[in-house]
Amino acid sequence: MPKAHSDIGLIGLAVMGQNLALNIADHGFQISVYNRTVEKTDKFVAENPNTPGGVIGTKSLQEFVQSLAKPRKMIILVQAGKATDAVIDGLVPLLEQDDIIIDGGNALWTDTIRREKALKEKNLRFIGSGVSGGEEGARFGPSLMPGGDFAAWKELKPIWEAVAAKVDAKTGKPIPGALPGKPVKGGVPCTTYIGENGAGHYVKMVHNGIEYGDMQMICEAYSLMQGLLGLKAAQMGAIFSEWNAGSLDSFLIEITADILKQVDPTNKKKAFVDIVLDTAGQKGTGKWTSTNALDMGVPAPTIAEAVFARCLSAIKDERVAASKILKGPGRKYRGSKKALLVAIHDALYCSKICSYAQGFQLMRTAQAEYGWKLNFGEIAKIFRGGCIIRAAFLQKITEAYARNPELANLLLDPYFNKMVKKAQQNWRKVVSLAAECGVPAPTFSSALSYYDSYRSARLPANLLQAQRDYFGAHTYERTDKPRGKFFHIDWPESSRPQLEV
Ligand code: NBP
Repeated sequence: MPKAHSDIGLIGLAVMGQNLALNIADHGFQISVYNRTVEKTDKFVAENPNTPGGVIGTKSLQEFVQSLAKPRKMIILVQAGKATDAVIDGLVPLLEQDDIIIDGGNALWTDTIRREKALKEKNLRFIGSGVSGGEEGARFGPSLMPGGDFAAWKELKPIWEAVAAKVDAKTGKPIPGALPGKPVKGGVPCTTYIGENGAGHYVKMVHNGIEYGDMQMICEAYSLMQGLLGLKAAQMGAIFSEWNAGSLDSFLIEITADILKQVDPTNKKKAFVDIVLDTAGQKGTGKWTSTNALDMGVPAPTIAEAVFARCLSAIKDERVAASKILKGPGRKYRGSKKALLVAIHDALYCSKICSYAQGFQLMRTAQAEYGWKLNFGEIAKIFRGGCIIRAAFLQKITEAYARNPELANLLLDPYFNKMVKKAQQNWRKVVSLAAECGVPAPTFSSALSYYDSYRSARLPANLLQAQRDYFGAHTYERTDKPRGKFFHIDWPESSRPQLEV
């Protein structure tokens, strides 16, 4: 017998909504569901009659709202942007004081700030929660990044902790093995309160920016193996499998190995990856991360390079035409294959450290900008399972922030510092080989420039500032005077002597 009122509701029965609803029901919570196109609701309910908690279909927003226990908790999982606003507008007149709306879509964090403020004025509570892990994560355990009203979070917490991915308390490794109706038991849930208003969606956006970086870096490793060593897809698949058993152990490396070993479904003699057109799409979260980095003046060049790499891939016709005109070095690599594979591995690992350092620096700056109090150790912890960037590496970041919660940059942590020290010769070798042989490696080389810039006590910005003073009277500070005192020369200074050559 279903309960008179459901524990929670969910609006939006596309891929994410259906899977999250089943995950919630698997954990014994009764869930009411609603979708704008009613046939989808009917089909979904008919296909899932025997979940542990029970799925209740509703045909109107009014029926949906009335089916929920008070204070009502309802998740929105519809297309981000206008659709989310339309659903909220439809709900508001039907709700009562203290009801809780949870937006699980990929909302822009500034939209979440706006929505939370507007709903608070109506005595309604709002949580913007990042949900990562795609279809599989939503079904069997996503990483959940909630931000917003803290009292509302406490009410949502038992459900969010139940449905989130779980990692082993000692190793930090994801606990696999959930099946329909049989979720995993025990472990540490990959969810924590992130901060006020838009903090959860902000962290989800940076997660996605880091994901863009990780994906592009893996593609560069693949491209270098192909371009410099002439390896075939299956050989590279085996190498990625090997890497997945070491320090690069991660979801993205694992699926890369699977993809490279996959045959083309229409021609069993061909590798699947070889028949996929080389144009990558994007939905915008990587761009948002990079735009925000530029807005706040935070250097996140590796993440931005990953977005630009997708943009360059998208101009396929132009590239094909250019490939007939523009010539490169045509140099071949003739050294040891084994040594180069180790070097590419190290280049990937070091670049990854820089990309994560940039992502965490972004979050650090955003907390000051938006008045949040972010806990980076906890954020690294909830990235360990469920989400797309889940990796053994995240355990190391968790440990780094446990050692020093105020860490200015991941590169300064003793563990990561040691790793870069050990691997950087290989990283430099790969970047220079890529340049010499004409194989593009934008994130590897951008990350190396970031590393070399960040460790430079003096950069050529002295000359740059002098140029600014020359043409725009933008003034400059002097190395021999206290910071904050500004000077200007009336250029060109013909009365002053010039240096002799
Ligand atoms: P989509 O982003 O494709 O959205 C489809 C859903 O939105 C359908 O239920 C559709 O109803 C509903 N919808 C639209 Br479109 N306009 C609406 C409106 N004006 N009023 C009410 N409902 C409306 O679904 P998704 O891929 O499951 O993603 C859901 C959310 O989760 C998105 O914000 C997405 O960015 C985020 N997300 C997705 C993933 C992923 O891997 N797909 C991962 C993480 C987060 P209909 O059936 O009537 O058209």
